[in-house]
Amino acid sequence: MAFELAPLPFAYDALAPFTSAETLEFHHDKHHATYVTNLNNVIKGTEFEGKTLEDVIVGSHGKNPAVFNNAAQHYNHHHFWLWQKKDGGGTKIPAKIQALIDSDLGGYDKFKADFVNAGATQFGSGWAWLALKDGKLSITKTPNGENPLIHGATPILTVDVWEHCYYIDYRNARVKYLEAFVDHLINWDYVLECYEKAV
Ligand code: MN3
Repeated sequence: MAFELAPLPFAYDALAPFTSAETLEFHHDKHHATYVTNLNNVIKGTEFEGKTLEDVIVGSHGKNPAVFNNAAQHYNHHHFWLWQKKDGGGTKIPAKIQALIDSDLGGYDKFKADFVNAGATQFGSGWAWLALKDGKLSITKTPNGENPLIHGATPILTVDVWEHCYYIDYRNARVKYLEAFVDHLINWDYVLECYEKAV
């Protein structure tokens, strides 16, 4: 079965002013949609056809760049939308996740500084992540479409630092976007849901 683009889990104007409807229209309807279309085209006739998205990503890494890049970007964006909501972000964090941030990441302020720094220092395009590996949370960054799945970790939060994610609203001020994402956009309930699925 072909992969499909899910609609955004919120209205196009729901994340304004931190992310505009214009950005979401381009980012979801054009950028993300193109990854899904390309994935369905390039996967045809390969050994990856019919596999789950996660299996396609792990299996195609290092073997089939066209399949890998489009599959990983589909996965990254699909969850990136779910990891955001209106009036999200900040310290309204489920107790279980807060405890892990305290024990594994040195508390909320350090988490925020390190997560923003990971996104700010990802040279060129890529993603910053909160991921779970061997029962521990860590903050990482990846170039282009790569994600923690190929490093044996489970992503529980990400932020897109490709310029298409913030250039309309923030121009080149990537750090301002990252701070707004952490303060106002993170859907901590979906972070918890992904954590609970992973453990
Ligand atoms: Mn993107």
